[in-house]
Amino acid sequence: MVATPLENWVEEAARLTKPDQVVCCDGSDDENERILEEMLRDGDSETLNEKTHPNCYLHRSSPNDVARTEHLTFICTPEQDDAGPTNNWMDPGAAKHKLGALFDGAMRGRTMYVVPYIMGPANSPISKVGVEATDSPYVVANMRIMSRMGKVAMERIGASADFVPGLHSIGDLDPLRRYIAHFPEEKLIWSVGSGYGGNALLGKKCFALRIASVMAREQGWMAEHMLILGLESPGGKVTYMGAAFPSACGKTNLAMMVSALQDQGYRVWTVGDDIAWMKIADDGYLHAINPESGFFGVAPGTGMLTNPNVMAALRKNTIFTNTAVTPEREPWWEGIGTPPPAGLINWKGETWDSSKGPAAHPNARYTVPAWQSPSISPKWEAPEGVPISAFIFGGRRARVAPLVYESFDWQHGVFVGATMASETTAAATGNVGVVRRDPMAMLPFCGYNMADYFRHWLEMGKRIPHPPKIFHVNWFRRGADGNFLWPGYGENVRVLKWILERVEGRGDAEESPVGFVPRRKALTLDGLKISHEAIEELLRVNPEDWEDDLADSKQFFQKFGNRLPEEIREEHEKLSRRLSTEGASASMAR
Ligand code: GTP
Ligand code: SPV
Ligand code: MN
Repeated sequence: MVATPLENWVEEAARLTKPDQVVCCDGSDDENERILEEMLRDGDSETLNEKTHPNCYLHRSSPNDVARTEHLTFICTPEQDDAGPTNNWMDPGAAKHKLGALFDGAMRGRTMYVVPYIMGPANSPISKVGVEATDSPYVVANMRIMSRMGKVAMERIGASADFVPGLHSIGDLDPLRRYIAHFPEEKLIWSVGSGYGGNALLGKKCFALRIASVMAREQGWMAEHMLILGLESPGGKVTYMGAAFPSACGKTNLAMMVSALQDQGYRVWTVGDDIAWMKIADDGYLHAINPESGFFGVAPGTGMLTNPNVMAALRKNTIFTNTAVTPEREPWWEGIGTPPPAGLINWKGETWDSSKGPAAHPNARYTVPAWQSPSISPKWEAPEGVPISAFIFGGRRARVAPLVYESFDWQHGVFVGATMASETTAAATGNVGVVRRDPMAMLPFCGYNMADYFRHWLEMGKRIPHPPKIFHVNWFRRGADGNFLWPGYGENVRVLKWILERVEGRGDAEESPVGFVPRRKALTLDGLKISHEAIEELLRVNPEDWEDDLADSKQFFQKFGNRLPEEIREEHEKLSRRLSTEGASASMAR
C-alpha cells in the first residue's frame, strides 16, 4: 500500500521529534476522557467544582508563557520583502535548520497526538482542513473545543494532500527557545517552546489568519480578524456585520452582548467572536463563516453586569486558563462581579492577597464550546455563511477617534482600516497601553507583506457587487478625568443600531473630515444616563488631533516604500486636505 500524504507527514514529524508513541485522535468522548486525564497527570491542571461547573478544568501555564509572543513569531518566505516590514522574517531554510534542532528529540518520553481538524462547518465549501501534531494534551483538549476535530476531519482528508500541517512541541517552555514559524509557500506551521493560546492552538491565529490570509489573496477571498454578529431589528430581520478590533479590544464582548435595546426589538446574535473567512457568493454579497467552533475569550472584565451571555456559557464543559480559583473550586477573576473570597488561589497557584497583584492573569482565558452561548445564531453553522452588510473597524483610543463614523466609500474605508491604531493589551507580551498602528487589527496576523494586503482589500472592493459599508468605532475614548466616556458592552447596540440605519439608507449624519458622524439626535440614547457633554466629546472630531495622527500614519506607511498602493497615498492626501480646510474655516469662525 502506498502511504498517504498525511501518513508521510506524521512519520516525518515523528522521526524528527522522537515521541514514545503516536496517537491519532478520532475526537470521540472516550478519547477525550483519556486526554483530560493525561492533562491532569501533567500536574498543571485540576478539575473544578463538579456541582457548579461540571466538566470544567483549570489549567496553569508556565508563568513565562501567558500570551502570544509576537517578537518570536516569524513569516518564512524566500524573499524578506514578501513578509514585509511589519513581520519578523526568517529564511525558510534557516528556520527549518534552527527550529529543526529544537524539535529534534523534543517529544522523547512523551506522546505525539495527531489532531486532524476542520476550520469551519464540516459541510461548508469555505471550510479548510488542518492537522496539528502536538505533545500537549492541553492543546488537544482545547483544539477539540475550538475546531471540528477527529474522524470528521480525517474523512475529509482521506488520501489527499489538501491539509495544512502544523507541528507543535512545548519544548522546554524557555522563551529563549521559543519560535512560531509560518511557511506560506508550503502552507506549513512549526511552533516550539510555548503551550499557550495562539502560539500553540495552531488552527487559530497561525492557520485561520496567517496562512489563510495568504491563501485568501491567492484565491480571491478574505481571512480577517473579525467577529461576526447578526443584529436583529424589530420585525425579526437580521443584518450581519463583521468587526475587526485588535486583541483584547472587545470582539468577544460585542459578538456576545446582551442588547440594552432588547425591549425595543434589537437583539444581537453571535456567529463568531474572532475570525471570519469570507467569499463572494452568487447573491453578490460577501458571505462569512466562523472557522472556529469555540470561544477562547478573555476572562477578566467578564461578569453578570458586562456579559451575562458569556457567564451563562461558562457553567459547563469549559477549560479555564490562568484564572484564580476559590476554596470552593470555582473559577474567579477581576471583574467577575463578586469580591475576592478568603483563601483565593491566584493564577500561579499561590494563596492570594492584594499585595500579589491581580489574582487572575490579565490575559486569563476560557475555552468554551460556541453552542453553549445563549446568543448563538441559528445560522452559525450555515455552510453558505451569512451575508455581510457592514464592516466595523475599531481600537482602544483614549483620544482622537470618535465613538463611531462611517467612511465615504470602499476605498476610503480601506484607508480607515489601514490607518487603524490601538493601545496595546495583555493579549501579547510587551508593553501595555502604548498606541501602535494596527491595520485592520491584522498587524500580528497578516501572513504576507501588508502593502499587498491593502492592495487585496482594494481589489476585493471592485469585485463585490454589494460591498459592505465600512465604519469605525471606539468604545474607549476617555474624558478629562481619565474615565471612559462611553458605558460600552450591552450599550454598544446603540451604535450598531445607527450603523444598521446607515446601511438601510436612513440614519442622520453629519459630514466631518474623517467621515460621516452621527448627529446626536440620530443616536438612540433613551434609558442611558450620559451627559450632553460626554456625547459631544464622544462624537467630536478635533482636526489638530487628526493632523498628529496623520503624521504618524504617514511614517508608518513610509515603511512600505513603493509597494504601498497609490490609492492609500491618495486617501491620505485627501484627508489631509479636508482637515486643513476644516481647520481654516474653524479659525475664520473664531
Ligand atoms: P481577543 O480575544 O484577544 O481577540 O480579545 P477581544 O477583542 O475578543 O476582546 P474582549 O471582548 O475579550 O475584551 C477584552 C477586554 O476589554 C475585556 O477585559 C473586556 O471586559 C473589555 N471590554 C470589552 N468590551 C468593552 C467595552 O465596550 N467597553 C469597555 N470599557 N471595555 C470593554
Ligand atoms: C488574541 O490575542 O487575539 C487572541 C488570543 O485571541 S490568542 O489565541 O492567544 O492569540
Ligand atoms: Mn476574543
